[in-house]
Amino acid sequence: MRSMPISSRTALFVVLVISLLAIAGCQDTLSARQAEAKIAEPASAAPAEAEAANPEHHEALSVEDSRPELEMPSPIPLDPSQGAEVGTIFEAFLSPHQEGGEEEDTPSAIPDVFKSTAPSLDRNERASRGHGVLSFSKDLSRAFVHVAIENVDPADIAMFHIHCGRPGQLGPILIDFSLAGNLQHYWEDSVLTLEITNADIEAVTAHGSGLIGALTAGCPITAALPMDKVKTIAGMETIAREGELYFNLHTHGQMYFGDIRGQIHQVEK
Ligand SMILES: [Cu+2]
Repeated sequence: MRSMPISSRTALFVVLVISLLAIAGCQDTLSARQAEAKIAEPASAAPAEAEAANPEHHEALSVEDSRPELEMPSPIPLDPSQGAEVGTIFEAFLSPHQEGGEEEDTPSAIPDVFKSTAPSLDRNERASRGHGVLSFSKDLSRAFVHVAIENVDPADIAMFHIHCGRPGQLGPILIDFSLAGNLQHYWEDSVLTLEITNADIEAVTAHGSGLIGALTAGCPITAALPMDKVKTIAGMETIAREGELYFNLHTHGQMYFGDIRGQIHQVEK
């Protein structure tokens, strides 16, 4: 086989090199065009609709997509620990006169547990009185009860409750202090001081059973829904602000209406 002359071989090599460079150049241009086309390609409607129909597929907003954060400082300095401090404060002065009726007016149909077992004194003959303070932590996780009484023998005390009801109205029990411990022990020095939580509210509704329980245990959060009862200290504080709570101290001689009652009202700070 005859070999190609050197000049011809050189020429072929040059042609090959030029061809290869040209192909490579074309490929570069093609890649660049494809990339440009990708950037310029408008989002088609179909995938956007699919994403809207399936929010799980939405990606979280990137930092760049977030609106700018406030540069203005909070008008109240932020301090989560302040939630444990006392917020709203309420007060009541307990007297025999905030309830109508005498013990002999006790309805005969009521359970024996609400009937007197000792001689009763008419309201105008009783010198018993009390002063109660109810306060709430700002985060509404706790309430604090401080009550002092006078002219009541602690040994005569049978029940002590916070009820809900308008002035002069007998209402169901929200807090039953006897479920929190020994009343005689608490009242030994004629002063009761206790912290209460959601559990103390739940204990009353859990304790009340049957029709009597449904009517006497737990307070409605709104009058329109009588069976939707307050379950939290937060709900209790709301009905306290609405003027719906009262203390009632029951003695063995004054069981049904109670010896002294005090409607709870907010203290203006
Ligand atoms: Cu009561």
